[in-house]
Amino acid sequence: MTSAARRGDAPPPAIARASAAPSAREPLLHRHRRSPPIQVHGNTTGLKASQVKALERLGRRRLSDDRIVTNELARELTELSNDVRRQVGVLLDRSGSVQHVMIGHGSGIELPDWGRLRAGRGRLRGLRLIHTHLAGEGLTRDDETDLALLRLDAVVSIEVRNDGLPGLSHAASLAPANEDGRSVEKLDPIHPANYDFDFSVWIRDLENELSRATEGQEVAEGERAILVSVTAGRDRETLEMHVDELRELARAAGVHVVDVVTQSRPKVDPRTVIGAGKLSDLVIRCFQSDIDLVIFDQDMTPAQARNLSERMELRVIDRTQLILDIFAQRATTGDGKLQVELAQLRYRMPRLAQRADLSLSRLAGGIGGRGPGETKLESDRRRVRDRITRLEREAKRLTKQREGRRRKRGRRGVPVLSIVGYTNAGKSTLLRALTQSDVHVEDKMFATLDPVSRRLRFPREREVIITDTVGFIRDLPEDLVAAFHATLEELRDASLLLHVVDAASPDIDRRIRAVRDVLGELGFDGKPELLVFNQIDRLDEAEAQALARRYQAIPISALTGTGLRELLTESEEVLWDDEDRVPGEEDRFVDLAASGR
Ligand SMILES: Nc1nc2c(ncn2[C@@H]2O[C@H](COP(=O)(O)OP(=O)(O)OP(=O)(O)O)[C@@H](O)[C@H]2O)c(=O)[nH]1
Ligand SMILES: [Mg+2]
Repeated sequence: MTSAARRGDAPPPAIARASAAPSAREPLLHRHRRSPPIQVHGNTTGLKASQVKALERLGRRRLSDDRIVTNELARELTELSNDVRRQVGVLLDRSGSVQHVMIGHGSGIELPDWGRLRAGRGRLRGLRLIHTHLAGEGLTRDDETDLALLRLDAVVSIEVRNDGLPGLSHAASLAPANEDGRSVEKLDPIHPANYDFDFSVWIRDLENELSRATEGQEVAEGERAILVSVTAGRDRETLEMHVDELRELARAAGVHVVDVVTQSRPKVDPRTVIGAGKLSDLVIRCFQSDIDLVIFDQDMTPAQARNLSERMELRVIDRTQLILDIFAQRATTGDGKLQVELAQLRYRMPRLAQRADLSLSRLAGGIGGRGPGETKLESDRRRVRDRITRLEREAKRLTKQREGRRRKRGRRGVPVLSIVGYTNAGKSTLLRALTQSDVHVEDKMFATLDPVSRRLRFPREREVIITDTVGFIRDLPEDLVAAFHATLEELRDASLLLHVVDAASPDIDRRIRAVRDVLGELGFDGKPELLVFNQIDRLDEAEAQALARRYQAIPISALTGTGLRELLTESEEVLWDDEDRVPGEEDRFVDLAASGR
């Protein structure tokens, strides 16, 4: 009897069938036929001794390797199933030997836990499930989920007729990636005696096809990812915008986005973010497309993260982790690295606490698992906590140092002009254009991480320091805001904020709001701000002018230099607030702006 049987548990919910209680765990394969009789998985309480015997007898069955199922086996299963009024099933290996016998309940069956063994890439597990269905139902969602999750060769369900004889048999296997997006290949239902194909050839062909589909894919660089998002109260348009942004983030992290899965539902599922049905679709899709990584737009709770990675046997990360990963990739200064590591550790701490035993080493490395702190993460909670404390102390020391530097600068009375804005708006390009410097510009989110300061000369020997900072993004993860408090401290000295907006982006309002939200969180919302609409070269001129008027923004193109003179004039007005500017002096801006490019 299994331990589950001794516990006399109520039948588990059907959804849990792929992950039997750990106590039911046992060696995966019983290769030697002479080994003791196969244990029966599932709850055998209430069965007669003869019925238990019949179950055990099933463990000794062996088919010829070219048969998917035989009428004799089908009949043995259905008769017993009819007798006990529960589902009965077996898992057969490719030689046709029964490896596991399961007894379920009226409408479901639980498969043994295989531990965390993974089938190879594009490979199947080499086991097929043959089981009974009492209510004449065909293949269920659970059958398809198991097929995908466990990489089964096939799932066969056999209807149990009232007289206990086999009715129709429904069989399915995973489908190689195909244009119609079909995840499962179903055979026409027929009587189990009538299967007339050679199973061993069929399964070999299928596996070849699956691995061929994998080879043809561009794995070039980076990991292959699927993005997942749930509407959760947002309208479709917003969802799409968020997904586009997630795609850009993934690109910035060097990930190859293979597919996007979205689901309309009013709320995220508390256990798995997306619903159970969608999750099994997702698992199948990941298998078909040979995915390394799944990225959720929604932030996951530690429990959701655990459930998802366990159910999918894949690395699953959320938007925050993705952003943290980009930051970890970009951090170059000691200060930046320290802050990213701190943010990563703080984010992972609660997750670490709950699953110290497993998956950390398996899930470590690659996107979402990168960062200076990775090796430390494999240590226990305590050491992580110690590390956090040490880093915090170090961060404090660096903050003091920076404060000292800022005070010195402040004493010199040089005003500071700070460029802020949504990521990829063109902030660094503007700094470059204004100061003729070669700061780093890239069409990637978060190209700039550490703040950069340059001198900018105005007419009349006036000088300012102009700084370029890390870009903002909507819903900036809390840990990151905290981490970048330090680098963004530069903004504390700013006399004027140049809020750069990509005027050609589809969601100007949302981005402006996101930037102002972060500024507010940092306590800088009282600072004078000039709204600068950049990239107007990408818009029609009249449209650009109208847009700028509507927002009272200064239209510019940091790339072509359009509008830079006006920008400097307005900045000067705010910075020095002078009425006594000498007429004609504006002309010198022209030179300055032009030479600044
Ligand atoms: N067409 C056009 N492209 C621009 C303009 N300004 C910037 N870009 C492009 O926009 C992309 C992002 O520019 P960056 O200056 O790196 O943007 P950023 O705001 O510093 O971005 P992060 O540092 O990543 O937050 C680059 O490919 C630039 O060439 C502009 O006025 N017109
Ligand atoms: Mg930049």
